[in-house]
Amino acid sequence: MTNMHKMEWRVVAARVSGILVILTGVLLAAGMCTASPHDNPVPNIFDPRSTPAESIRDHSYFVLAITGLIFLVVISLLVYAVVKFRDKPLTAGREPAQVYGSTQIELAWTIIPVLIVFVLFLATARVIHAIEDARKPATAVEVTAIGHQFWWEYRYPALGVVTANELHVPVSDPAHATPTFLTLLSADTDHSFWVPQLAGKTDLIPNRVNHTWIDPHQTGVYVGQCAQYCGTQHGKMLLRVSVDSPEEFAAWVQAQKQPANHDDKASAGRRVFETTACINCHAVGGTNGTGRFGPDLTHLMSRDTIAAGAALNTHENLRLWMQNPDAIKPGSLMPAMKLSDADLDALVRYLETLR
Ligand code: HEC
Ligand SMILES: [Cu+2]
Repeated sequence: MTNMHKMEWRVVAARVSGILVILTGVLLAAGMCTASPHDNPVPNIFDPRSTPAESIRDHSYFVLAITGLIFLVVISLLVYAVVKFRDKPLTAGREPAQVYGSTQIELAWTIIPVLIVFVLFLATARVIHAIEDARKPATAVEVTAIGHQFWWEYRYPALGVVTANELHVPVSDPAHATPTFLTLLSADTDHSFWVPQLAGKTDLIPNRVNHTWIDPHQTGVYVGQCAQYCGTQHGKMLLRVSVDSPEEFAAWVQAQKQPANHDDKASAGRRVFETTACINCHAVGGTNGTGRFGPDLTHLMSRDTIAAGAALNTHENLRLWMQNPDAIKPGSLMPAMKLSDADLDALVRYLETLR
């Protein structure tokens, strides 16, 4: 073997091992993403906790297996051809055998891929049908979710509950299913509802009614986010779904149905709320505030976060939000209200009574 041929052989070996290293890296990374602790769910499509997300995961594995097999066959043939037919001293400078056309091979590499694509198509159509046309049981909880720039409005028409950003649903025991069926609407532009562990994405489109459903099998908080670019703060339009035990859910509904708490100690703040523009955009049951441009604040303090998950619902964050929403969520559609410090303090004290 001449030095030159040794060199070429080394280049080939280096390329092949390079590909293997990248592949191993990808597989390791995928493995790390799937290993999620049970008590702290992460938005991971490979760790579903609800039927639609489970069928999507199973289907992805099926597609990955088929495409993985194709990849292995192609890469093995490629490596074989590269190694076996490399330029050797014996054949140096000579042309390889020239083969023109083969009906058999042409047929094989047309028909086999068509069949594979057909199988993938049928399997996908089956999963889509199973999810989209699932029957709604009488025990289902119905929620209307409305996408706004950049927050979520949730209405439970049958239960008389209106809330924002933090969706509460009951856990669904497969033996007595209590799934939640969502009607998806938009108040402005295109949004997308996506909690990866519970279901696939469904868009919320103006002047269109879309549907999706979830039946979470395990209690806990599931996170996701608006998966459609809907404006500057699309990245901070986060989704939180609290999956409650049946008792917790009933208690939550009961609390949400209560009229707003009216604490005389906070009347100064309530006056600020009722005499500024807040009431044009926000509703608080039992006040003159009936706006729907921003989240319903009747039970603001029952939520862990404000501004669609952009900040924790703490005293400091509430005050900062009222003073300058852009400090928490640049480009949010709530204006800075330019209140005096005294009014701000009174207002925060009032909001903190809205349990
Ligand atoms: C022009 C309409 C508008 C006015 C006026 C307005 N807000 Fe808002 N407010 C919004 C919008 C829109 C959001 C949602 C912002 C987001 O999450 O992107 C919001 C969010 C909030 C939130 C967070 C609620 C949550 O659950 O995330 C609070 C609290 C709030 N506003 C209080 C007030 C108060 C108090 C006033 C009056 C001093 C006021 N807002 C005036 C539109 C308005
Ligand atoms: Cu959005």
